[in-house]
Amino acid sequence: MSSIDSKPPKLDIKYTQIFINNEWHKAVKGKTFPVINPSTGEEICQVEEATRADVDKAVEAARKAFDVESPWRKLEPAARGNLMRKFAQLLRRDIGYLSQLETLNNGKAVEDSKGDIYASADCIEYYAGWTDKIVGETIPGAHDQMIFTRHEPIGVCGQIIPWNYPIMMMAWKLGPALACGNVIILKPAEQTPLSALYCASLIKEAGFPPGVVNVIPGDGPECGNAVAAHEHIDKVAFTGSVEIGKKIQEAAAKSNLKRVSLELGGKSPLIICEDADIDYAVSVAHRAIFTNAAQNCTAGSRTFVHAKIYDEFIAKSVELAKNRVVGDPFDPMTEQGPQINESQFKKILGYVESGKKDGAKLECGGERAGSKGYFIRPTIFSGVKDDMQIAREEIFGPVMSVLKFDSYDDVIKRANGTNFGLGAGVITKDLTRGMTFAQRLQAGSVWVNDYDAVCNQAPFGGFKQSGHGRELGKYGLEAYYEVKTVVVKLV
Ligand code: TXE
Repeated sequence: MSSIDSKPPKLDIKYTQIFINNEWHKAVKGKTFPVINPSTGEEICQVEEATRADVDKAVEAARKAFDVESPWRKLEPAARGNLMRKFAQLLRRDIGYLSQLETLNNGKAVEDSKGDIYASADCIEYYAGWTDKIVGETIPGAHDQMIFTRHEPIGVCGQIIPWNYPIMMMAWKLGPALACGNVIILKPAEQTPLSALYCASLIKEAGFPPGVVNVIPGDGPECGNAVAAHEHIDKVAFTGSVEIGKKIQEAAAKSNLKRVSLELGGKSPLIICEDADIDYAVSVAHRAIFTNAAQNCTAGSRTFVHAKIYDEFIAKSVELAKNRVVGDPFDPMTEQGPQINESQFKKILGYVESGKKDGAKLECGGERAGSKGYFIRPTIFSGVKDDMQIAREEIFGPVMSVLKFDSYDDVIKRANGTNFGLGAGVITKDLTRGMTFAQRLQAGSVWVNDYDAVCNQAPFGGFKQSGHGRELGKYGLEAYYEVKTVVVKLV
């Protein structure tokens, strides 16, 4: 059993300032904000706080870097790819330090941090391969016409990142944006700015020209909003809550109608059919919800289980949840670290209370683990009904809600009965049934006999209020280029 008492290593925090033009800057207003270690609740360091004036500075640098005669714009596409490959290589070189930094700041198990960094380097490399393959079309015209399209970079892209996968969400956004030749102003979440700032130093080391990637740590209402509402930012990409996603779209509309792509929350169903191998289904459902302390937008947070195997599923799931190793994220045996901060921690425990009040049966967990930091025991509710708050709202914490079903037609309707549509899963040995679910479930990704099987080459994103636009894969590029039609009259 790993200990809850976290003993973080002494890490040298090298970068705490604002990164603009490949240089480190103090905040214009001279303010800083504390960054907290969620395993202990203690301050790690102070970071310079970017406000509107710093966003303006970053925009000025980025616009210069995007000038048509700039070194970045004049780079051959393949050379752009080489810079990206170099960045990926540096991520892998520094994985020891970077994984500890990510775990110190985010609280995720250190082995998970390593996995995130390898996946991030792979993502950057995947998109490096696209730089010289982003092609338009030739289009039939009149006999004296030549028509073709060019896919051109949009320009200055604001990217607003959440705290649950700080490095990986950064890679998902930098990869396609850079591949298309854009310049970037990236705002990490205020809870987790440290790994993004370290990565900024790697961007510089890799040889990207000044102003191509700028990193501005700051809060949402001031700094994030300044990005979304800026008249000279051409596009904003956001991952976070539905509430803020709507604000971002509104700010974009009220300013310069900048392009918007959104990856928002979910209340994703995982459906376990009566023919499923029960042990396999239990392990998939466990991973679907508890991965990353359930701070995962695709978390399988509504587990629908067929009535015939319901009791056995609950018994086995409870056993597995009780054995999940919650503790010091620096211990390599740990499976689950703390939640990100006190407000999320309280919000999750509030949902546990609402589940009990609404009449769901608390099978295990439901309480704090340890006395310091923001650890919560893996929690399972049985007897959950569709209209309970814990079955409708995104909890973003380690709470599995198990619902019972008898009829397949009915469970599809219930699974789709939500405003969200990010992920969905089904476990069955009957391939026709699996395909029927895949056809009817309203979600951006459907996993059959698996869950959260995300890969760089396949698109990821939401139906309904889980967002719009896609990240990853070839589709992910579409959020980062404009299509220009060129018509030539052959006179
Ligand atoms: O998210 P916010 P919070 C969900 C999850 C969680 C809830 C709240 O349910 O419990 O959101 O988390 C920036 N203009 N997800 O409050 O506020 C902010 O600085 C511009 C799902 O942390 O959406 C940060 O960089 N930007 C999710 C980012 O938005 C603003 C991941 C996310 O913060 C802003 C995280 C504003 N007005 C939370 N206000 C996922 N989809 O994976 C805030 N921000």
